[in-house]
Amino acid sequence: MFYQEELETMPREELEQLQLERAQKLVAYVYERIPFYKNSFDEAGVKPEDLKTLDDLRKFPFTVKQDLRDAYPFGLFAVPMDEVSRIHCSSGTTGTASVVGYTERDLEEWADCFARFVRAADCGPGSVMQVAYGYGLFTGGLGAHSGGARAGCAMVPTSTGNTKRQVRLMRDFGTELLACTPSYALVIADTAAKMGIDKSEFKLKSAILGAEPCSEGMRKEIEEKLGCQVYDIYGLSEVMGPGVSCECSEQHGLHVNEDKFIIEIVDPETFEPLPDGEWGEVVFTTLAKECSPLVRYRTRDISRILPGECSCGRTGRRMDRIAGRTDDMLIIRGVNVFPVQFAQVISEFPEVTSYYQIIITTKNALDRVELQVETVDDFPFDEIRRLQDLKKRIETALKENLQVAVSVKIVEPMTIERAEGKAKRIIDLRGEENA
Ligand code: DLL
Repeated sequence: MFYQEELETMPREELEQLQLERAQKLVAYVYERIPFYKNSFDEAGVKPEDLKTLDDLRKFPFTVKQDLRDAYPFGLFAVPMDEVSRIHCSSGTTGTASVVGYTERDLEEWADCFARFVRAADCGPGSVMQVAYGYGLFTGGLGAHSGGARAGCAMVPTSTGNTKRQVRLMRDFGTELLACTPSYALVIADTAAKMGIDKSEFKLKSAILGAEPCSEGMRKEIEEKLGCQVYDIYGLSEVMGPGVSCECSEQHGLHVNEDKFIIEIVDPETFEPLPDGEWGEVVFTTLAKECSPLVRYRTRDISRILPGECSCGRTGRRMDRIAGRTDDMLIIRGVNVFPVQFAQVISEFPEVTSYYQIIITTKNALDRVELQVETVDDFPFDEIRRLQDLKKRIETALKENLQVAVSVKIVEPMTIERAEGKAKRIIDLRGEENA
């Protein structure tokens, strides 16, 4: 199902022509309206007129998170305050937040972006959509809400928390579409089971889950426990919020809304563009934003473009699911590892749940990494030999897959903290121990 079929299935040639026209407007717009861009283009020796083909975009300098922080709060706004309708902030845990503004039209474009994926998830008028992302400065709640409403759904803005009530409403209202983080979807599923509510009592058809990584194992677990199809949705506050890209029913790659964003994949060290199929840092240029437009924003997320066409008919190219972030890559004894790789390994073990935490400490100047995993409810936790055997098998699998030694600690069910928003997977105690 489509929401704006013409745009979603536009032939590539036309789409690229549209991108070029919009990109040309964009560089002229930011050069004229945002002093930061005037300076950065001047310093790089490029002028808006230099953008003659889409490849010319490479001549333009990148924008990085620090640029947004330096401009705190409104230094990168391209419109006066009387044209601003809403302001969101990034969820950054360190440093100054990046502030993003939206005009009324920006909010409409955003709603359109998300609405496309509500239809792709086979929902629309007549569907009850429950939004269990946090409503507030975080873009998840309001972004999903506006998108669902735009697609014609009956919206239930539960926000996060009060999980038992989420479950009851999901059953009583006949929710067809759930939107939240994958970790919270799992919490909702496990809570329903504890309340003795079987998935057959739900009408759930689809769940659009994002804002954090979700391994294939975790997706399967959520689909199985909730009895629905899970669609991975991606986005980031700086660029817009949820709805930059999302999966279709093929569940193979996330279609980028390419009429609204140009995606590039660059080598995270040399920043040279990489060909389709190769993993690198994702860079976005916004093509339809009035208040907070961005030219070549380096996201720090790692992905790749999946070559080839998708059988669903959408022509927006697909990015692979996020493999990690350049800044949450762990370097363990010289080997680069992303937290999601741990998730992939543990998903092979039916004895443990998808809840995990990685604890990093230092011992004798060496980083020590411990992976804590939780057993499923019916695992005989008292049988020491079975526990030791399981621990050994997971450690061996980690060693084989990640090429690093990680010690595994198996903990009892419900020991690892449950997240209502983004799960906290890494606990880095290195600084604290050295202090
Ligand atoms: O997380 C926006 C969002 C809300 C996306 C709801 C999807 C659903 P931020 O808080 O600014 O915005 O965090 C953005 O979260 O750079 C990624 O590292 C990560 N992220 C977002 N979606 C995914 C995903 C929202 N589907 C940062 N898979 C991004 C993996 C994701 N990581």
